[in-house]
Amino acid sequence: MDILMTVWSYFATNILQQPAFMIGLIVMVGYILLGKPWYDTLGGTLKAIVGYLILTVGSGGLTNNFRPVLVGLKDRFNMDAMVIDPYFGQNAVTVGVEEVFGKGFGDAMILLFIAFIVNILLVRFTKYTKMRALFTTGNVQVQQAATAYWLIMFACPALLTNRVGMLIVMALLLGAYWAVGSNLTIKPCQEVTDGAGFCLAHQQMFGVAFFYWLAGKLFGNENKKNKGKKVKRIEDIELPGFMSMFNDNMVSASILMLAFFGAILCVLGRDYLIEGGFMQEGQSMVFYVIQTCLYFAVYLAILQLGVRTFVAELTASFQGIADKLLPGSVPGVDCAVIFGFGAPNAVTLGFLAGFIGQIVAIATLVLLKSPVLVICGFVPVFFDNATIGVFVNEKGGLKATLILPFISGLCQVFGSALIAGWVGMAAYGGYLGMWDWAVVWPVFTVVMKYLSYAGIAIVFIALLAIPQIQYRKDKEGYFLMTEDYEAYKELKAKKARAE
Ligand code: ASC
Repeated sequence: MDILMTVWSYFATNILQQPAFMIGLIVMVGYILLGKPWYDTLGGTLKAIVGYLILTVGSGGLTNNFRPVLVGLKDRFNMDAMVIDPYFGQNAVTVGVEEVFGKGFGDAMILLFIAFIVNILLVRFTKYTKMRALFTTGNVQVQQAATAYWLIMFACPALLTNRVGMLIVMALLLGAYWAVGSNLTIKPCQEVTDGAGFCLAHQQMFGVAFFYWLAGKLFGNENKKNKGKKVKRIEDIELPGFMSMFNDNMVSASILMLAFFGAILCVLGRDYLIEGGFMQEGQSMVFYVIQTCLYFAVYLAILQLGVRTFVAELTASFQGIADKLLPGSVPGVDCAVIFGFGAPNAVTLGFLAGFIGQIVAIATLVLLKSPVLVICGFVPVFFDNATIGVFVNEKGGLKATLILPFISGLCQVFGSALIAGWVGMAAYGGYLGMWDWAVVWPVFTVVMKYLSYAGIAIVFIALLAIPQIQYRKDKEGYFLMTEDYEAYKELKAKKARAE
């Protein structure tokens, strides 16, 4: 048993929780199953790992560059606020879980392992479950396992007396959430990427599916008023005169960031920035602000290069896994991968619209004298809303990209304030804050808190029902869209003509 635990813990820390190596492993296994020669397998594996590491440099760079700026607002104004950010959320669980529930953090890692197996099994039996997506982003799985651990213990304290039973119940819920959530993003991803063959395995999967659907209903062709009209996406808009510089996404990202984050940096003020170690004594404030803001475009470019490097390897090699191990499955990847597709300007606009939504929500909390105050964390405000922005632009164009991420930003702040205040995580300074964890998991928690074991059963069954409903709505296309996207497009065109 001890040896097994050691092997597992080595695998978990070095591979499962490090998506670059997890993706590398998947690519290697995939190519081996496809019977590729060793040098192709090695080459593909290395390229996938390097590509993913490049993506990490981009997303980590963005986070490290802008997170302190936002968190700085809290110190600058002496606010007693919790930060909504996955890392602050994880920290809150690590620090608080022992005090509140008398349980160590170690079990959250066992939960991660069992939940991952639940995900694999649900996909393995796709014939019955209709689930097709495998979660590969271990870094967010850790954060989610930690948060789910807290939420479920809070909702059902009766479970606390039975460790094994509790872990199994938690793993069923979390594993089903992973499988169902990423499965929900398959169609949106296939449509935005024209059949690239991956889906999202991240923290806003229900959010993406919901806003994508809403964008179609409100602003797109699914609205009766727009039937037959072409949706005006951001990339279709040719701005005239001097505005044409905004057509280039590096230029538009830089200008918009200068306006928004430049203003925040000025609010923080020179003294604060020097005291906090952001700026050096005697450094030019003007150039400090310019450089900090332009790094947004720099890291975004790096991130996109990373995506281009690894996605092709991943989807080509995954064929081996989809043929031999998990029939019909697709890999779920980090949400940032979608920034390599879709309209680059939708990334910046979605992010900023979500940011405004968050600021409006925070101001409302302050005005209402809410007992829980929130400060934006960079990860939710950027990665969720930029992702939602890319998807809703595809369905609903510019208007959707400005309005829906704004609403998402409101949900993130209000939802997180409510749930973290209620379950007691706010007292430990942070909450995960990503869309699904600000909206969907709070609903699960309410149902479980008030209905106890029946609530757990309801949540689990409701999750399992989602892919069944998706399948029944489009029996012909459901599996075809991952197996042969060109044939799926033809089928869709045929249906549209028949209507
Ligand atoms: C998260 C998280 C990150 C980012 C990253 C986006 O939720 O914890 O580090 O998003 O995965 O690329």
